[in-house]
Amino acid sequence: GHKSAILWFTGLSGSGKSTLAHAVEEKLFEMGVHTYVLDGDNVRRGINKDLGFSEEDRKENIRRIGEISKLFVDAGIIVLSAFISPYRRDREFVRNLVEKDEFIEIYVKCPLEVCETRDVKGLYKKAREGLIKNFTGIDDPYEEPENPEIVVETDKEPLEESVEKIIGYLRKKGYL
Ligand code: GGZ
Repeated sequence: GHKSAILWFTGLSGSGKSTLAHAVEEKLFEMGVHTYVLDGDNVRRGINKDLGFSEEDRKENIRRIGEISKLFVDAGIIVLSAFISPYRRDREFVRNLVEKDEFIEIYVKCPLEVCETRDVKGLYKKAREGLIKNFTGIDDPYEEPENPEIVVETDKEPLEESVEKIIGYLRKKGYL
């Protein structure tokens, strides 16, 4: 068996949160662990499609995702939530929704310049041109985690190494 928890991936757009969450999920699936990935694709297009990117809307986005994540934990599932979640207090809100050992903050660290160079969806370019306002890292804040359980540096380590770091943490701490 395993212990359920929220793996909370935070970081800039293009830092690799969603890719990493799905790669960790694949590993856990092979181990027979029940998981679910929450990310922009299934949340912002669905339950949160009424929300934008103002500070208030991001707060509500994270609040709802936190509550949903908590339900998954109650159901015995390891939930991997991948959102920019730029505000420290919003992440702390989610941390405080569950038991102390049920929230694992993973800082997906990657310099803005690298995320901007990757620019997978062309959004940084649009933000630089002023076509998108309040874009995180350009004209909107990102508050770095102060005491994350795990830090991965996606510009320095291969994906597999970041995955192993997270799986290793879960093993060491008795989740798996
Ligand atoms: C940041 C934005 C914005 C603005 C649209 N700022 O690379 P992506 O496209 O797929 O990831 C980004 C995603 C961020 O949504 P989150 O729910 O993770 O944000 S938060 O936690 O802050 O609520 C990006 C896209 O949405 N996107 N406009 N202005 N990212």
